Amino acid sequence: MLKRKLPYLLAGLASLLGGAAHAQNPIITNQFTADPTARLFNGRVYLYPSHDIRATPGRGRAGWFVMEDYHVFSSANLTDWTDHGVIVTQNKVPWVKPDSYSMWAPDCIARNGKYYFYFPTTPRDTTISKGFTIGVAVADKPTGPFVPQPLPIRGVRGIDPNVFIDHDGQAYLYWSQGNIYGAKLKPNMLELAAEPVTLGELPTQGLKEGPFLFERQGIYYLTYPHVANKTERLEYATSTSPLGPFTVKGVIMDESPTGCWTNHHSLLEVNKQWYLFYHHNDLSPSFDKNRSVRIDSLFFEPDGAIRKVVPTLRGVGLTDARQKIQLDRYSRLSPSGASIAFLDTANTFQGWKTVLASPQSWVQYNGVAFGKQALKTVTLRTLAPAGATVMLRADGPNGPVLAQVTVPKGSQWRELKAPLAAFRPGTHALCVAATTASPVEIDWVRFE
Ligand code: FUB
Repeated sequence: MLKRKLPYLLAGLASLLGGAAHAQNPIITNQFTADPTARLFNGRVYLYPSHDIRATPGRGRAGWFVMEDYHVFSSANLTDWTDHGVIVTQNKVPWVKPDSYSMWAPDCIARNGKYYFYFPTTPRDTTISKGFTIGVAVADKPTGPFVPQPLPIRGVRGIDPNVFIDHDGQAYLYWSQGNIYGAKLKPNMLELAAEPVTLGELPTQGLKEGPFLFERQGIYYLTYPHVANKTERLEYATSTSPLGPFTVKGVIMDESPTGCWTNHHSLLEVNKQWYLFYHHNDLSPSFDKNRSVRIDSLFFEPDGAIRKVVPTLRGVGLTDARQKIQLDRYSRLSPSGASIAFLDTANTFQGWKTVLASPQSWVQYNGVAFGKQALKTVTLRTLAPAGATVMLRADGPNGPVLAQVTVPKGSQWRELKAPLAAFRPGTHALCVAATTASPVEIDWVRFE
């Protein structure tokens, strides 16, 4: 019994030790993450992103992507994420140029009890490939340890590997290098079984990269970032077979409203709900090569078309009322008086705060699971230089009052506990509103 529970106990311990990340967007807030491939293995979601770091002297090229290794993360509920640490690193793969810092967008897939991790990077020997090529590392578990193959896949030049296994067991590798290419893989998952084909029915103008192919109800969806205008947006094409011909269908997500040049994604169905994993530069608003992974729900129309996904801060999943509720990942903000800011602009990994600066300003956070057992108190991490009063309501700015909290005057953050006026069982939106004219800042709210 203990043996079966041990991985979960260890995962819990890792969370306590600080390897955890939480709900809302971005989902990982202890490091930069990009290019997320999400996979469902044995009922648990595993996330294989790339890992942006900041360039420092002798470590990467300033102003460009700097990526030396990969972490894997997992979650049972899409809300609480565990960082399982580094699985592949540039200086431990024999064929990789150890100072290339070019461990770009990866993928991982399961076959016959093994996990195959595909990653693009630069070889040390240019006779292998003059630029990016794609390698594989193999493990017995989704979290590794992953053992890299001695050489990359022969005959592949490019980035952004993606692997799809069809119902008949045939595996395909997709990648990009100007165009998007696809090829059958041998059953060993390590070699091409045939010459690659160019998936040539896609737009010819503007960069295309990051292919992600999946099948749903007999339709093969080839999804890819494409620069149709200024920056990448996510588009898709469909076919009746994995290598096409494809018909371009539409846009899954528009260009970033704040100018993050890249986007890169994967789609995953979990418990009959589809999700889009993608990235944005939330934790690095002024440098878009330090990105962060997000998740939002995705829906199909009855004819199989993908409904455009509007990015949110709130993300997916319910937030337990007894956890710290980060209101700054809000669902709605009052038309005026409410704003979001970093807690510490010099260390964005500390996250954000909500600032309510006028009476009737409010912030609403949807999907708080209060449960059935009555909660008695609420704690706010808050500060109000001139003192303030806030009202906590269920379901919206005019909903029933849960608590009224008076925040004493002071410029230091404090954790303030107040009794609940009422308890509402079940799942509700939480709305926090200022009732005084002086500004109040809130880091998080938690019910007890
Ligand atoms: O992360 C480096 C590169 O940026 C990826 O390989 C591309 O897909 C783009 O997201």
